[in-house]
Amino acid sequence: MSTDDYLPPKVWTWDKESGGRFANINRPISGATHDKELPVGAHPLQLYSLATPNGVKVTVMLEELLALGHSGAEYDAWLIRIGDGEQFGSGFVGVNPNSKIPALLDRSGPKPIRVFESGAILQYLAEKFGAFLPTEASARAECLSWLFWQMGSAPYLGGGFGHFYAYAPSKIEYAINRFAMEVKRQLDVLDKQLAANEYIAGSEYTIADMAIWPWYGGLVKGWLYESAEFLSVQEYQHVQRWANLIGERPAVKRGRKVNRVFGELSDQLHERHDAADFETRTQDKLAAGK
Ligand SMILES: N[C@@H](CCC(=O)N[C@@H](CS)C(=O)NCC(=O)O)C(=O)O
Repeated sequence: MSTDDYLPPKVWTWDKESGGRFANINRPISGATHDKELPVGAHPLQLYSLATPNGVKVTVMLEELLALGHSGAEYDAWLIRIGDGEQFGSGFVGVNPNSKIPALLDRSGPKPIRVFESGAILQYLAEKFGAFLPTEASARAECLSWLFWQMGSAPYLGGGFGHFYAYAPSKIEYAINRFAMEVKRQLDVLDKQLAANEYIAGSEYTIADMAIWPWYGGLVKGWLYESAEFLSVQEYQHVQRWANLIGERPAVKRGRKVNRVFGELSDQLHERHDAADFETRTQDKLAAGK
């Protein structure tokens, strides 16, 4: 069907053939499609995720906490293959009724605590360990404002721009224009903020940087949607400076590898159960039968 002659019907019905990447996992209903328990490892924190920008936020935070010496942040990271519908297993839906990665189960107390939504997970971990979230009122408000800015803005980047520029079955000029405009506006917001501040929320590295970097840092480094030239990302010099600064952090380099099933094989650590897994990749050990 051409995009020009589509007339919405009176009542929307589910067109299973609507096409586009991810069409096989999109449904207008929530809940589990099948029974499947989640695996549980030895550590207090159980993470169920995939190394998309939303997933990377949390693995970076956990690696940063461990680098600071918070041994209570040891975690098992289990892979959820969203392309195969694993987010619709009953166990996963129990941890996140919204069926999206990342989801965290904190088993350190008498009763497991579930946390879903990457921003909520970052805030939960920051408060639990007293790290990467300033305690002084105005610095804390600034950090949380940028954290929530990310939660509200990235859907325009991923679900809006990325979807219509890279994934939709046809290129719709109106949609691409609308979301390219918004994403460039967002990059300009960040560029101005980072012209005056070393990090997103001021002079300190915080969970706001961890939330924003995988999306907007990735965008200006050309990792998302093959859109760097289209969006002229080199123009955002302060975002570029910050993207490189964050990307050089050892914990960020480690966090990016966890639950990664795409890109260079040497950058993929499908599951993470121990710091040593970064030296001997889990999938290699599995392949060797160890
Ligand atoms: N606002 C959520 C978004 C999470 C999200 O969209 N996750 C995607 C991967 S990046 C997902 O699990 N998609 C699976 C699906 O939509 O079925 C968060 O920040 O945690």
